[in-house]
Amino acid sequence: MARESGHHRIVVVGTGFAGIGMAVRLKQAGYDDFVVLERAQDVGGTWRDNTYPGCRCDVPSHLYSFSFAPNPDWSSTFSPQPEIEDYLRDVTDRFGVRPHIRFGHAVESAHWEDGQWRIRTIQGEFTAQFLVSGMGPLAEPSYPQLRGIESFDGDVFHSAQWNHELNFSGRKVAVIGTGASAIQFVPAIQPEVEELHLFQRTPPWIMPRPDRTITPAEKAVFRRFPLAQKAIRSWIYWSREAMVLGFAKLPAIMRQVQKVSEKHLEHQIRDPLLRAKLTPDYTLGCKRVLISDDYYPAITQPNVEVITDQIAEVTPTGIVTGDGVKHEVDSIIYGTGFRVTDLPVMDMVHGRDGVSLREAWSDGMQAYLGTAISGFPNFFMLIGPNTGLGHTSMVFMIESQIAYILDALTTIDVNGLREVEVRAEVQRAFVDGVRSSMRNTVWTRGGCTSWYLDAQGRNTTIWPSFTFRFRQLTRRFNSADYQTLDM
Ligand code: N01
Repeated sequence: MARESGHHRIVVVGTGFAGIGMAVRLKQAGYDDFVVLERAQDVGGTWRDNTYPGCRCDVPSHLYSFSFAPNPDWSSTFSPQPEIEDYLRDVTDRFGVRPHIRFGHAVESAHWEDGQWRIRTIQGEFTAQFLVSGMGPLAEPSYPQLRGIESFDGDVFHSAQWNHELNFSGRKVAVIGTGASAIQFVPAIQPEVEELHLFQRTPPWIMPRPDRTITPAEKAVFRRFPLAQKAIRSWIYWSREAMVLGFAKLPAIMRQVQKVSEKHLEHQIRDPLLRAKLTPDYTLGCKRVLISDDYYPAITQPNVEVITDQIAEVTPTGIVTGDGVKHEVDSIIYGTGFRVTDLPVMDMVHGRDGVSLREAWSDGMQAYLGTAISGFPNFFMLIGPNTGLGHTSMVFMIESQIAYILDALTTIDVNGLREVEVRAEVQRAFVDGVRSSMRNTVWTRGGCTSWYLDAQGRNTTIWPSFTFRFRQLTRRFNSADYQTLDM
């Protein structure tokens, strides 16, 4: 691969929904002097990396796609991972952004020096006036610290780094974790494995999955009348937006919604002992609400054991739990999620005076509108702090941020500016507002711990309000919120 370096007006990092969306919009707005740095050899981000069997979206596809690139060909209402990966490849090519992408360019560091960003990659150095991070929070697997794991003789891998070489038939497999990923791959591997030992630390709330195939006739209608698909997208958007009332405003509503999940559990799990193990003791919504019709049936099969005792240690041949029982296994699969509040980008990006994001965030991850950070001039972060969602499509938030960044670039050009840096007091007031809105949410009051919270228990990941409110706030870049430096 050609080694490349050089100066560009804008450097974007990552080619998931965030980086690709940013690149398309830059191109459409007439910017040409930009590159997108990607560590892998193809686009797709988390949808490229997560290839575990059963992986699919748990947000309806008509909404989980770019507003500017509807896809009339989704095969079902909740699309499988390969289709989403293909969709991102197709958008990349259709909108002509592939020539801007530099594959195999893992970013090692980015420093603000002499009024520009100096970005070191494993293949060379780039400089840029603006740096946009599209390194999403679901990119770096989180591995549990298990005593003795290095002594284990079998295969060990994470759900985001699936070992497709492994033939599960006749194998005894341990799965650690029962989150969004595990509840998708457990039903897929259960029929193949000889024994499945499922280590559950906290049971998730699971709702029925109202998935269905999209018929050829429907696809033809969407192709011929794009407005029909747009109308469905709107309907999905608003019906999901109504859920914010329960998540963020009146968590008591969630206890009513919980009844649907309780019924689902009761209906699918007949054994009262197993049902007790699977019944959460916190309010629905406190952790991400999962949807599945095949998880409970899979774990009632005779080759599955749900283990709720804490893992004490790993030996060369299995896992020992706190009750002293040894579970002999050939393979261990981590379904243990991602480093969401301990992002690698925190050690990578250094702003004014060499201060890293980790240092700037000693009081928790924070950014103005989840996008701009005081002390980090000309830096924008897609899917930054408190832009995550539990109820609807992240693509909506990403597109809001992209529009904000484009408006920032226009404002900068129109006013002949060289640097913009959000004012510390503006960021502080915004973050105080977010933290105060968080007090009444189900994520704070629901009685659980979750990956939404950082080590200090602060929710620095989720947007605590309606997503249309976020869109309103990001509609215009107001230069009064920023310290600016003229050309
Ligand atoms: O990870 P998770 P995931 N010992 O963090 C357990 C997105 N996603 O990969 O609940 C034992 O949800 C942990 O237990 P506990 C989506 O945003 C989207 O499943 O912390 N167990 C939990 O059960 C999702 O939320 C789709 O007590 C340990 C599990 O591992 C996010 O990705 C599909 C442990 C981790 O669950 C992450 O999902 C799939 C330990 N040391 C994923 N550490 C869509 O469809 C962790 N656990 C869009």
